[in-house]
Order: sequence, then C-alpha cells, then structure tokens
Amino acid sequence: MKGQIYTLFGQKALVKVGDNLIECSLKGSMRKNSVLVGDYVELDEQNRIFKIEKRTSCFSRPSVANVDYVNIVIAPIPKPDFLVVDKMLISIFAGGSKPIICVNKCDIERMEISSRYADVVDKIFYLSSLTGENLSELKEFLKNKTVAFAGQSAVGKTSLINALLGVNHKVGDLSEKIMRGKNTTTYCFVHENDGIKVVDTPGFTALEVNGISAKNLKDYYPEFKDNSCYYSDCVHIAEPYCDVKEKVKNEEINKDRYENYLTIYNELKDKG
Ligand SMILES: Nc1nc2c(ncn2[C@@H]2O[C@H](COP(=O)(O)OP(=O)(O)OP(=O)(O)O)[C@@H](O)[C@H]2O)c(=O)[nH]1
Ligand SMILES: [Zn+2]
Repeated sequence: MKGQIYTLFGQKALVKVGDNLIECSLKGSMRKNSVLVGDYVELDEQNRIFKIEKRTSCFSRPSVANVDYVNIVIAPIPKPDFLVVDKMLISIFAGGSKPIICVNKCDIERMEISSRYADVVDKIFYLSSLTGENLSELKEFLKNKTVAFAGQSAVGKTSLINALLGVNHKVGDLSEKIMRGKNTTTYCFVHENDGIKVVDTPGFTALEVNGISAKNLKDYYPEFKDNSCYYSDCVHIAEPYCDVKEKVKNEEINKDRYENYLTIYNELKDKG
C-alpha cells in the first residue's frame, strides 16, 4: 500500500491511504529521522513503513517533504518587507519547492507587484479572504497540491487557510484521538479539504536563508538564469561584461530585486 505521511509522533506516523488515515510504525531497518511529514511511503501488511519515495522538495526547518508550493502571503497592511519576501523565495527555491504569492486584502488596496515578481514566481493571486474575491482561482490552482504558507504576522494567512479548508478541515476522529495528550511542540500536520493539502506548521511563516553561500546565491534567482555573462561563474556584482547588470540597467530585470540581491549577498559574505 502507498500513502502520504500526514503527521509524525514518537515512533509512529499517520499515513493517508486513499480516504483513510492509518496509524503506522517504522519498519526496524528504517531510522526515525529518515521520514518526514509529506513523504510518500509504502506500507507492508502490518502497516509498517518500509520505503520512502524520492522527494520532490525538502525543507529542514521545519522538517517537511513534497511541498508542491509555498504560498507567500503579503498585504497592503501590514506593509510588506520585500527583503524578507526575497529571502523566503531563496529558501523556497533551495528546498526544491515552487513559490506563489497571494496579495491579500485587495478590498483595502490592490497592491501591484507584477513588475517585481511575475518572472520569479509560478503565479500571483490578487485576492481578499474577507470578501472572497478571486479565492476560487486559488482553490482551483491548488487542487491536488500540497501547499505551505509563509508570510509576516497579520497578513491573513490563517484567514486564507480557513477559507481554503472550510470548517471541515479537522483530519478526523482517529487523528484527534491519537494526537490527544501527545507532545505537539514540533507540531506539523497536513490538513486536507477538497483535494487541497495544507501543511500546518508555524516554522514556515518566517523562512530564513540557511546553508547557502554568497557565491551560490545567484542560483536562486530565476531571472538571472539564461544570461550571457562573460564569466560562467559570474556573481553579477563586480565582473566586467555582466549580462545581468546590463539587464538591470535596461529594466529587463527588476532593480529592487537586484538591490536586495546585493544586500543578501553581503550578509552571506559577512557570515562567512
Ligand atoms: N480587510 C481585510 N482584512 C483581512 C483580510 N484577511 C485577513 N484580514 C484581517 O487581518 C487580520 C490578521 O489576519 P490573520 O488571518 O490572523 O493573519 P495571520 O497572517 O494568520 O497572522 P499571524 O497568525 O499573526 O501570523 C485579522 O484581523 C483579519 O480579520 C482581508 O482579505 N481583508
Ligand atoms: Zn553576470
């Protein structure tokens, strides 16, 4: 049997197989740290996990696998910090996942970000979790996908998640029973409704840049790829004949994105 891990606790996992959540253990040969929430796994007849399928994406903080999209939520209020957004994007690409951006609270103001991010993220949604504007487009897009939410406090992540999952987002009696009384400090759970799977973990809200060197930072900027820089390892800062710098000058690459790149580059360099 095959399924996906919805949560882990102690030596056990809840695995969604078809419509059922099954309590599973790890087969002796598998180390506890080898499985992550989100993993697609195979079970033997005793409901023991004996195989993990190759991950499409993987994050270590929080520990979660196979997140198809990370949804960065921003809003006119509180005002976005685009340096933080750019750092989140780097972490998302580094984890092998794909970013989308939801510009929430469009009932207050429709904050235009396309010139900055249209070439960077898979999709931008302008919506309002309050009025429901464009919510159906987001729902349609996330069908049969696993998504995690990131974004600063009070932008409306919880409101959006509730709107997506509706009132029936509890994963059922079995999980409630099993989770009761467990230590949930490292709480990470997949909630599902209408085929949309939301990874519920507080750790995602403030993704930080980790484990990336200044030299490699450029690899996490999709708009820097396909360049004709003279040096193949050009970091697009001080090198001559740099195509990326040329594109910034010609406004083919967003200048604010490039300036934040320089800031993050210098931060990483100082870190060593
Ligand atoms: N006008 C307007 N207000 C909204 C909208 N979505 C959320 N809010 C309000 O914004 C505030 C914050 O919403 P939350 O959903 O709690 O935000 P959050 O991002 O989950 O916040 P944290 O839990 O602190 O991370 C609440 O007062 C919501 O009612 C929206 O689309 N329009
Ligand atoms: Zn260059």
